[in-house]
Amino acid sequence: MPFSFKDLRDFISFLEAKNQLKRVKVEVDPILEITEITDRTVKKYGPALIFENVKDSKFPVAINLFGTYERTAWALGFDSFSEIEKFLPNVLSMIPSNLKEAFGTLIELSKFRHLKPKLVKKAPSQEIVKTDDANILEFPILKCWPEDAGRFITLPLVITKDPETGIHNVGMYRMQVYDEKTTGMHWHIHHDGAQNFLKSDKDKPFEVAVALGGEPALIYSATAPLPRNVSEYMLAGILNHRPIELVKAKTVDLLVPANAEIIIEGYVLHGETRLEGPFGDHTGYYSLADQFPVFHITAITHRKDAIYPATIVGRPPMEDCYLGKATERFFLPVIKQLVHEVVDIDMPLEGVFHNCVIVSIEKTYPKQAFKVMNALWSLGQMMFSKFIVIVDSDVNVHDYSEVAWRVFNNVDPKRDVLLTEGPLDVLDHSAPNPYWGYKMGIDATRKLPEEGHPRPWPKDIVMSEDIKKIVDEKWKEFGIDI
Ligand SMILES: Cc1cc2nc3c(=O)[nH]c(=O)nc-3n(C[C@H](O)[C@H](O)[C@H](O)COP(=O)(O)O)c2cc1C
Ligand SMILES: [Mn+2]
Repeated sequence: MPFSFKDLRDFISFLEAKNQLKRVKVEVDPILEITEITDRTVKKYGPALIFENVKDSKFPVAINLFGTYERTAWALGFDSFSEIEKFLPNVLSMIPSNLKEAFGTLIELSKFRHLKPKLVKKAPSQEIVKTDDANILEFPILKCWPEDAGRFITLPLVITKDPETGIHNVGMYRMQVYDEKTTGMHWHIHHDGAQNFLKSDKDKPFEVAVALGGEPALIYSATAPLPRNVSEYMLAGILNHRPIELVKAKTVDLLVPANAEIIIEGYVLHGETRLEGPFGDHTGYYSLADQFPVFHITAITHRKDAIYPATIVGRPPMEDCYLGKATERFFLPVIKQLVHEVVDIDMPLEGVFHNCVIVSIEKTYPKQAFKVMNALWSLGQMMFSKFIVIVDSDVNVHDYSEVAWRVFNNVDPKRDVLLTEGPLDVLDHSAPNPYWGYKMGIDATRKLPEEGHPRPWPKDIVMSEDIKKIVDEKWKEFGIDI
């Protein structure tokens, strides 16, 4: 039976039982010190951490919960990471055409009906309700890096409603704390929270709620690149094998996770922006300060003994890398369904997901690699891929040495490189503009005569099997110690 967790503390107990969680009892400072401790821990594939005694706050901090492949797999309800990509294929094989339809149909399948979010009346996340006296500074919010503009909420599940369809969106967008009742709202223009806001009535405050904690599958889902018509609440329910329980928020017309640790309610006004950042980001660089919307807090509700969940991002590998890798595995079957020749995909951590994608394909016709690049640049958040490297199906995309060998040897830079332009991730600092720039596709497949390669393509050097067998049998006799 796969794992399933009803809330953050359920997952914490599970990790503790697996000896994968360390409780730190000495006092620590949420200003920079927690980052240094966590950074050292995550880089050594160390345990999840609970800081029980955080300076100037009565609430503990939970961090690095997802900080290894194993813990991320567990959080999503899988025994091991390799199980993740097996989850969707059976369902998807029944489904035709494009991504949006694929997921829409998926949700409609009666198989998943019982996993739709469930409305409850009483919620742990609303044990304490504060409105006028709400103060976000009560929580141990981290200042992560020395040149960060201030304290940032780093693991928030930002909940908005599509003004037309009413579908709830849950996205992870960091929030800079300005004062007791005001934060930034760093939703990138391309993401669903920002798109819902843009579509909303310009004369009215746009209601937003933010959950901290909740089912680990829901925390992951907030980072997943789902199509707009699919609520992250639904994906989380499917992953968790039980519906996400929701409750009506106290001061806004939104349904919020009943099992979260903390809920922050409020609104964003059209036309109001404020300088947000700099912030030490997941690229390993400080993202530049820029104007972003402002979030005004109307209420904070929480459990009596709330745990404040956080993460730090920075030069990879960091905790968010494992969430990204889960997405790579989880969505591979979806991509294969839509771009049939795709065999496997790898996004190296150093490419911070949006900057580099390596793809192996089953090539059967000329210039097919270019077709695949263009297809990927059209798919949801894959549009951000700055470099796409295409190799043949017999290449192991997870072996970067093999990929580099193929690229350096197989590519004619003039013929095999496609330069194009379009939207880029807002965090790509190499682009002269914040929202768009140039992208490069590199075709490292074997070239066909029809692709302008009249010379024969050379064969890989491979030893014959009978000689390998002879050498295997005699190996010990040679006395070669390797
Ligand atoms: C730790 C972490 C921090 C993130 N911070 C932001 C952010 O500040 N702004 C943003 O737009 N996306 C951020 N993202 C990426 C989005 O959460 C991700 O692209 C997600 O799919 C967006 O959901 P949406 O498509 O529903 O908007 C972050 C992701 C992670 C894992
Ligand atoms: Mn979404």
